[in-house]
Amino acid sequence: MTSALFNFKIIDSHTGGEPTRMVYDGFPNLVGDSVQDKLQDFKQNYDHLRQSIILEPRGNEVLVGALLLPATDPKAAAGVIFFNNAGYLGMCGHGTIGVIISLAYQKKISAGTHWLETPVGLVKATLHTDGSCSVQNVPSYRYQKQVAVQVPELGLIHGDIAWGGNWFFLVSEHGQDIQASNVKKLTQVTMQIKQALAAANITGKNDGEIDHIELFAASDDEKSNSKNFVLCPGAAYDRSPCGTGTSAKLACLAADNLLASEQLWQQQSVVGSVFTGSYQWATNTGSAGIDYPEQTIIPTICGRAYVCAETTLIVQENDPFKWGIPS
Ligand code: PYC
Repeated sequence: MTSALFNFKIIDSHTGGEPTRMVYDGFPNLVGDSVQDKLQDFKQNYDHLRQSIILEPRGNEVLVGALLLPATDPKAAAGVIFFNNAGYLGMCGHGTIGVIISLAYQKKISAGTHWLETPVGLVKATLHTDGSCSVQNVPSYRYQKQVAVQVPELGLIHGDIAWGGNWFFLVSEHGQDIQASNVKKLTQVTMQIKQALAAANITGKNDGEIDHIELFAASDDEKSNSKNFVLCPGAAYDRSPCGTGTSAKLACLAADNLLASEQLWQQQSVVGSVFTGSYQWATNTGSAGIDYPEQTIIPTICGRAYVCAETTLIVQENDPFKWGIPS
């Protein structure tokens, strides 16, 4: 019997259909004083483990991984690094809800407020007694309004560039049918938009790569304000309404004076799951002491996650696919 190089203890969950794989044991210790430093160590020295955990045959391209770390901030319950088939995510809204529900399943936390440290800042999550979870995301803002980009085959497309913990290009006028039966076409179209943005050197602030594309349409569910399709880095689409994407949307609505502070916004995903969002205006005396751009908001996203597996991923030395099948 060949020995195992790694035994990763994991809990899989899904948040509105979007999976999160929380790794809570078996990963080498990452060095660094902060989650950002540990992310650098992960990227430089253990990227093959990201691939082993996410890619086939142990995973699939839809999964978002969440590596649990000891907290460096005494206020936080844990640190977390989110990753997927293509690389690393600054923040992940559905993933945060998945982590909180998984920690509760393990009886490590109970209903109440918990802080998680992410590479882009502290995130506050509240596990409610009814099993839903609210995430107060990082400060979010619109960076540029209605930026035009020429997309081969589609023509001139306009979108807002906004930060919600990741960079988004948000498009309302696209002529596409946002339906679960149409996800192949939607993936193709949003990939073309993403490639066109990169080719035109259109980025977020400080050259931040716009790696999420979000299309909107009216929802057929009368309780929801909007329906979206979100392309994630790596070409998978978000089955959930996307926590960071909903945060970016709230920032645009706030900047356009279309949604008041504390008013609820129901965002439906392409597969029909719903997040409820709201926001408060950020002040420049925020916890990190950061000078926010004008009209920065603090979004809160509420959703539900369900645990679907608790297991050990085994990586054997002689397995030709121990580091996954490149996608
Ligand atoms: O919920 O923020 C999110 C997210 C990002 C990528 C996939 N889900």
